[in-house]
Amino acid sequence: MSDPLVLVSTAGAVRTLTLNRPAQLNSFTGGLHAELLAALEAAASDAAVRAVVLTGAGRGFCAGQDLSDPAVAPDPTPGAAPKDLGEVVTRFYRPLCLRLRSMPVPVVAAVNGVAAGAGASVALACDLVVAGRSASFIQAFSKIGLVPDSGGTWLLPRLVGRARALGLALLGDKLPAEEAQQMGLIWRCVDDAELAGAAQALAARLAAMPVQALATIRGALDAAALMDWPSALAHEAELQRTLGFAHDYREGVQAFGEKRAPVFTDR
Ligand code: T3D
Repeated sequence: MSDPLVLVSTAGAVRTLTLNRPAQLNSFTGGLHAELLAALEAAASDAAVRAVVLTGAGRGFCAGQDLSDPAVAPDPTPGAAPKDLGEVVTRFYRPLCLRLRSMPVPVVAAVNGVAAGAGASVALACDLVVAGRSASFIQAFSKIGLVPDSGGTWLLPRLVGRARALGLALLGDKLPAEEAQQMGLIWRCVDDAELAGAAQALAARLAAMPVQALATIRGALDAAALMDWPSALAHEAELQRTLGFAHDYREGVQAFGEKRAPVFTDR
């Protein structure tokens, strides 16, 4: 039997998903897409899971699309029809990015090495990105004549502003993790030896929080980016109405009054 392309482990309420094609720097194939999406679906529907960590096996996080995959690699045969990359992106990357950004629990990317092309976009689509000091982010698309995908065009300018987004996307240079933190592309850069522990600790901390509210906060920020001021205010009121009826709000306020740690259960 072949090795799983995504390793799945659980510690407490934290589910860890490890991309497992280390010899190819965990680049995406149809098989990896299928296993990752299934693992995310399973985490989303398991009430015991309250946070997810996404990381990579070996020395890389994810080098984006596997460029040797026959589904995308240009056929050198004279007259061969070009591959429809729009179809690949729509079929594989779109559902993955939509799923990541609609998870009912927070997702932490533990970027253990290079994150290139769609690998960088997938990391940046997670809620909090922690990277090891030797990790890097590469907008590799322009170097092979493509445009940032998997949400890259949406995420980059929102994270770092248009000037830096264009610099990264046009030049495709390797951005070290420390600089990525300095420019606000990621949440934290930590020493390599501390990465796994830091990501797990962060995820465990999030898992103990009111995760329904955390997922709602993510959605609210995404939605507000497309709204005018009055609409955002109205949307906040709607969300507050929903969360105000939920158990976790009652529990949070009650625990505060009783000077005890809250026990959040909504999801
Ligand atoms: O095409 C579509 O479907 C549209 C969707 C596109 C989404 C995208 O992600 S487009 C961008 C695709 N990714 C890239 O262009 C990155 C290509 N990789 C690199 O530029 C470099 O590998 C890295 C900068 C990421 C790392 O460099 P380095 O020197 O640390 O490692 P390496 O030696 O280049 O790679 C190690 C191995 O991984 C090597 O295999 P080998 O020679 O040891 O057998 C290399 O071929 C393999 N590898 C790395 N990236 C990919 C890959 N194999 C297939 N696809 C890859 N993307």
